[in-house]
Amino acid sequence: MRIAIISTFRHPSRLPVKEKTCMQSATPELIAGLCPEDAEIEIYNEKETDIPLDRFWDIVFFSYLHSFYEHTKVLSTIFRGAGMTTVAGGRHASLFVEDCLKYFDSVVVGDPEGNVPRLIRDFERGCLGRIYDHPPVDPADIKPYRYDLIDFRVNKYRAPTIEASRGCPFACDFCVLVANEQYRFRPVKAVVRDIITQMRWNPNFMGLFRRTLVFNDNNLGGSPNYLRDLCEALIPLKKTWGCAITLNVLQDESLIRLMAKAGCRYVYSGVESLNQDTVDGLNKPHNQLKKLKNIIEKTSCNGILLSTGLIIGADGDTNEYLERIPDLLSGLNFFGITFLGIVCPYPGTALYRRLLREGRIIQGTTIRDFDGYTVCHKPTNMDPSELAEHYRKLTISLSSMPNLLRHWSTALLKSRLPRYKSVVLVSGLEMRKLRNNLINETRTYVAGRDPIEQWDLDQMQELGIPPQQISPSGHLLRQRL
Ligand code: B12
Repeated sequence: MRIAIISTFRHPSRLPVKEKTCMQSATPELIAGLCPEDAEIEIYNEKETDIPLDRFWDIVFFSYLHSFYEHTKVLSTIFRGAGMTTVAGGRHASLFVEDCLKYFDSVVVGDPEGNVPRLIRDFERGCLGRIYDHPPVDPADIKPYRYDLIDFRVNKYRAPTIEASRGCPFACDFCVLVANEQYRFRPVKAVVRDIITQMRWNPNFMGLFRRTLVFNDNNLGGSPNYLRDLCEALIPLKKTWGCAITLNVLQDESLIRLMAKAGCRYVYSGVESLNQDTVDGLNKPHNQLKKLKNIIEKTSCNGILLSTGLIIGADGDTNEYLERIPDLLSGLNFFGITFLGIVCPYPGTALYRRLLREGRIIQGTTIRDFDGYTVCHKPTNMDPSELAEHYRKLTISLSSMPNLLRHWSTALLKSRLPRYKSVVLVSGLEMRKLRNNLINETRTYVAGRDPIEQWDLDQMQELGIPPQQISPSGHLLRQRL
């Protein structure tokens, strides 16, 4: 049996460009690990590679984020037209099962482990079901990824990734982890075994990333005790790794030291806002901003680069606050913002339901707009286009050369731990990339106003595929939201 597993991608600028970074979806190699051993499997990550349209596979699995849905529908329709069977999975598919069933042969709801092997068995017997909805998996049953299928000659920037946990113990109002995503972690032994026996390392760039891996967990510190055990077990491996973690975990300096000893050099934490009222309004009270300065100092002095993200446009954000962000960062002597987004009311979240109730989702919003960089709602203190303008200005300012130099000069000398400085240098390039989102000068960043990618538009017209509307009148709103 020939199987393709594709993680699709569309660039925030809506231009046909790739985004070659180490941050990539791990779903292809995860699902490959659940397929029969004798299957011929190909995996594709569209973030780096184009998807060939002239090949034949018996089954094509698609993984995608909400805003890549239209593009994924197009690919699926083309493949089905050529006689292939297609399957959708992931958070969007799990929420919009009925819509997906129009464009895919089957939909998998939730974790793949209990579903994919059964789906393939049914396919082989000629009785493929339409919906596979096995309950969440016991994390001990997460299978090793098929790292051997990653082609580092094509996916040049790729770092091998692994999951130690799924879900998150917190329930922030804007977070997309809404359905069946209770926090669970894998046995430490299984994680370490996979790193030692299964992982393949990126040999590119003269071996710069040869010992580097990324934990793809939403929050590797969901259980600080678990994180301690994991770090203890990672020490002998002598690897370099990065992860995402909530700020509260970084208040414990002994844990930071242990993480650094275990090889952690990079931590991403969603600070979200420099205004505590806004953070509280997003139901993220574990972000205590008064502790931020101390956390920044402690992480970097112990050899871990703290990289953070901000989202703008939440209730409570005023023009004055948004203009002051660069000054507020200077006050913290911190410049390492690697992600700047616009608060996004993902369907199914508490934020979405509230904005819908208040009639504040912008009319004409389509699923393509839910990319974290487009204003999909009416903010409380400004017009949507004013917020979009703040986004543009802040992106330019945070990714400017002076800001990068400030970041390097404040962070570089903080620690002498091996590989810390190279991580700081690379993070500067990551900051610079923020402005790639602005390369399309015609983009307004307001929902319903920016056309989707030309190729997708043409194909949708030709194939008769309508866009998924998420505007207040859209019938999809009445489903399971
Ligand atoms: C790598 C990554 C990216 C990459 C690649 C994205 C991708 N295609 O997954 C890039 C850089 C593009 C990216 C961008 C963004 N990301 Co991101 N990213 C991640 C990250 C860290 C890892 C993804 C991953 O590989 N996970 C491991 C795999 C195995 O798990 P999974 O993707 O959760 O999938 C599970 C199920 O959904 C299911 N599944 C998924 N697909 C399929 C397909 C089939 C067929 C089946 C059977 C099952 C299945 O199986 C998995 C196990 O249960 C996640 C955090 C996380 N832990 O997932 C965030 C995450 C996906 N990102 C998120 C966000 C908010 C963003 C950004 C807005 C910016 C940001 N940095 O916060 C942008 C959005 C871009 C856009 N245009 O929409 C959110 C969710 C967004 C969404 N629409 O669902 C997440 C969950 C982080 C979070 N907790 O907020 N991201």
